[in-house]
Amino acid sequence: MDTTATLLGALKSGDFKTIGRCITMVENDLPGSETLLTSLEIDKNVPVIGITGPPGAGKSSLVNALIEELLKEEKRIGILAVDPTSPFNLGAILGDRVRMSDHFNKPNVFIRSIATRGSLGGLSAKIIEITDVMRAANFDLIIVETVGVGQSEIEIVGLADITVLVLVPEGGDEIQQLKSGVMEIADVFVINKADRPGAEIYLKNLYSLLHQAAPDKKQPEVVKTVATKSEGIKELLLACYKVLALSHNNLKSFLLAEKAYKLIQNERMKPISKSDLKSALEQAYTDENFNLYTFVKAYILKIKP
Ligand SMILES: Nc1nc2c(ncn2[C@@H]2O[C@H](COP(=O)(O)OP(=O)(O)O)[C@@H](O)[C@H]2O)c(=O)[nH]1
Ligand SMILES: [Mg+2]
Repeated sequence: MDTTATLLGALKSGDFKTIGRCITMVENDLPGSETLLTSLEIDKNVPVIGITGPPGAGKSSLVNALIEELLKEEKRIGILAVDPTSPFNLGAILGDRVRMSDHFNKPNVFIRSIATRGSLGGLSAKIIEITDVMRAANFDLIIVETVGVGQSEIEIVGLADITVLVLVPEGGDEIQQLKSGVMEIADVFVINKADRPGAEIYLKNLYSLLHQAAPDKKQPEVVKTVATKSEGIKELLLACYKVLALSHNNLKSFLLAEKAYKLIQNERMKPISKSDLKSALEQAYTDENFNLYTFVKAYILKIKP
């Protein structure tokens, strides 16, 4: 087995095989992952662009088009695609792989699909750790694609330096239903599938909605794209760069605090063995006056270091 130092060296040099291995280690809590995480040299300056939006909006197609554009700029790009684990979505996952497959073997693009494991809404429970591994792997830019379901939009904002929300000009009323929370988190709005009828009206509605929501504030960037024809992609990148230049993400500390809380919880739970707990419970339960809550209080005191 490689030592952590060897892994870290290879990671820093951007070796794709090592990046993949390190992500697998971290994702599955394999032996050595804790040492790896605590030794990571994380480059906070590598921008992370979060792309979110409803299923089918064209996020993967946009990522694909962005990759083409970024390769022209000779950037080294890391892509994390967070896919739902639902077997019903297997087709979509394979679709994503196929759609992005042109790039799988290009030396400057690393693509990794990550399964969602529930705990953090639509994001993987280990997404912060995985992103940190990527930030230690010599990329110029990292893109995280997540399906926008409920909480995950909010989480992506804490994770990413800027958040791109992808919408499609379908069902004109739907724009009115955009949750205000979602509207507020997006730094860049993309109206994809602008080749579809209704794009102009949709765009107009979006502008007026954004203005209504925050009449005095600086309006977010809005870009029209046709991902499948690579239209509007340069404009989208420019909008991202523009926001990145002035970005200060004050939601980051919320997400990090959540994560830190969970890590502390895990750390504190380490001395507790479930089988010991079960034996102790079985013993205590024989008592006529058994009370679960006093039992727990007493148990905590007993195992306290
Ligand atoms: N007409 C049109 N179709 C698009 C466009 N972008 C994506 N699509 C199609 O929309 C479908 C869903 O795209 P995909 O990138 O998988 O969406 P995701 O679920 O958001 O990642 C695919 O069939 C794409 O070919 C676009 O700009 N115009
Ligand atoms: Mg996708």
